[in-house]
Order: sequence, then structure tokens, then C-alpha cells
Amino acid sequence: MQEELKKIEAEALSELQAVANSADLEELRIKYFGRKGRLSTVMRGMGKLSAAERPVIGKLANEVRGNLTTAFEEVGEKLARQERENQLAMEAIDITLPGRRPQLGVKHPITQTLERIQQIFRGMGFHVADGPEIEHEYYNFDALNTPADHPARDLQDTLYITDEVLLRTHTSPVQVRFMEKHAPPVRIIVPGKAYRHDYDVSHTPTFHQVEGLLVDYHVTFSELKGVLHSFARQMFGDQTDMRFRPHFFPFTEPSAEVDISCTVCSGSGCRTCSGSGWLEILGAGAVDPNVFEYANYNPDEVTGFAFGMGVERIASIRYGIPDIRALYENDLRFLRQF
Ligand code: 2U9
Repeated sequence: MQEELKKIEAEALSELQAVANSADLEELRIKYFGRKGRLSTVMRGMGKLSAAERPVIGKLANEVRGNLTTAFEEVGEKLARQERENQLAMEAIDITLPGRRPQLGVKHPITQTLERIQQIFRGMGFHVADGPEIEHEYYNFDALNTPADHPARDLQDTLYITDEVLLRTHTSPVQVRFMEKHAPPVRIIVPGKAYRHDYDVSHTPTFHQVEGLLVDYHVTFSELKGVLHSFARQMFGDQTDMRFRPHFFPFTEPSAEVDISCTVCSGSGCRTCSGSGWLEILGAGAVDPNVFEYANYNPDEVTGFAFGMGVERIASIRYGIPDIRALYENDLRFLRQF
């Protein structure tokens, strides 16, 4: 039995050296100290010993148990320490790593363009006016000298709410309302949404316009040209050329469509300008005397000019966007570029 105890001690100590983690240690503890463990089995056998042998073996058994208990405790503490360290190392946060940057949004290209247009005209002394998007046909058409049989009034082009109420097809009704409330001189721009039954690469049913109106006692067409040329150069660069082509609008006479030299080829002709060297950016003209009559201004006393531009068109030229419908798809990969 003496030898058996020594053997158990030696084997337990040797096995203890090989233990790699707390779970294995617990298994080993049960193997030796458990109720059916090797040490307990030997201890239980002591009852069969003679009175002479018992104290000797008993002493040895206690020694062995004491030694092993100490050895198990030591290994247990070492393993617990190691496991804690491993855990901490695994959970460690590297505070020197760069943080995740929040994705900052940008203003929509339409908004940026609207703001730039307003900034330029403010710089030339224009004030900003606004008004309703749901209009009476009187303000949208009649007061703008657009006769009842004019094609623009057609259901095909205009979005009607009732027989006489509609979504404004341009921001011009705001200028009429403004003249009703204010005596000349007038120098305003009207940025805002307009609506038309239209959808293709260059038209969306909802679109943005900036229109301008200047009325005073001796305003001439050359001042219109000066204002628009200044606008074009501030918007598209100092080298921008401009030309006026005769056109017709019901509310201006004479009227013109206004082109700038192509921003891609500077006028030599390319795909963007269909080889012409020019890009249409807006329409303009001298306010028709009939429009002044409707607004209760005396056409014998005042003259004025007006202009209108589509903001989507200006933005598409400014940023080189071939299909303006992209402006309304809200694809972040597209929007992030501006
Ligand atoms: C009043 C008198 C005159 C506004 C004008 C245009 C020419 C014009 C188009 C540009 C592109 C509309 O968005 S678009 O399709 N507009 O060409 N607009 S003159 O004339 C007015 C407005 C109000 C009282």
C-alpha cells in the first residue's frame, strides 16, 4: 500500500505537469480526489490494515494527499491566471486604430445649383419672392397673356386639379401676384417647383425653375443682355460667350432663347452641343405690354424684362449629367459625387 501511495503521488504529479486548462485540471482532480478516485479508494482500504501498519500508512497517505492538494492548487492558480490574461489579450481594444468616419451627406445638386443661381442674382440686386404651387389658371395663363386656345393649356401638358385649378406650369404666376401688391420698380427672382406632363432625358414632371422679373421706368433689352451675360459668366466661367436667338413666348415681346458657348468644347463643336458649339440655357424677353395691363401697371410708363431657366438643365450642364432623371433616383453612389 505504501508503494501504491507513492505511485499515485508520482503519477498525479506527472499528469499535473501536462494539464493545459482548468477543465482538464478538474477532470484530473476527480480522477484522484473524487469519491471513486484513486486516493479515496486507497484511503478506504486502510480499514483492513493491521493496527501496526495503520499509523504509518495513515501518515504517508495524509502526506501524499497534502502534497497533491498543494500541487493541484498551484497549478489551478497558474492556469486561472493564464486564462484571464488570454481573455484580456483577446478583448483588448486598440485605441490607436483610426475611428470609423460618419458618412457626411451633401446638399442635393439641385439645391446647390438653386443656391448658386440665387447668390448670383442677389449680387445683382434681385430679391427672392415665392408663392403658391397650386394656382388658378388666371395667374398661370390668362394674366400671362396666354390665350384660352394656347397649346400649353392642353391637358396633355398641364396637370389640372379642377377645371380652373392646376399645378403651376412655371413660377411666373408669382411675378403677377407680386406686381399686384407692389408698385414699380420691381427686381425679383422666383425660385421654385413647377409641374408639367413631361418625362424624358431632359424633363421630369416636377422640376425647378428660377424666373426673374425686372420692371422700371426706362429698362431696355440691352440691360437684359447685360444681366444674363453676367449671370452666365459667374455660373459657367469668365470665358463664357452668349447669343440670343429670336423666339416666341406669350408673355414677352420680343422674346429670345439664350445660348452659352458649350462648356465642354468651348464652341468648337462636340457631342454635348450636337456639334453646334452652343448650349441653350434659358429663355427671356421684354415683358409684353398686355401682361402689364393685367397686373395694373401702365405699359406707357414702365418697361421690363423677364427670363426663365430650368434648374435641372443648369445643373446638368454644370455637372455634366447627360440624363436629368438621375437627379431624382436618389442613388447615393450618384449623389455622393457632388
Ligand atoms: C411675368 C412676365 C414674363 C418668364 C420667362 C421664359 C422666358 C422661359 C423657360 C425656360 C426653361 C421655362 O423652365 S423652362 O422650360 N422659360 O423661356 N420665362 S421669359 O417671363 C415672364 C414671367 C412673368 C410677369
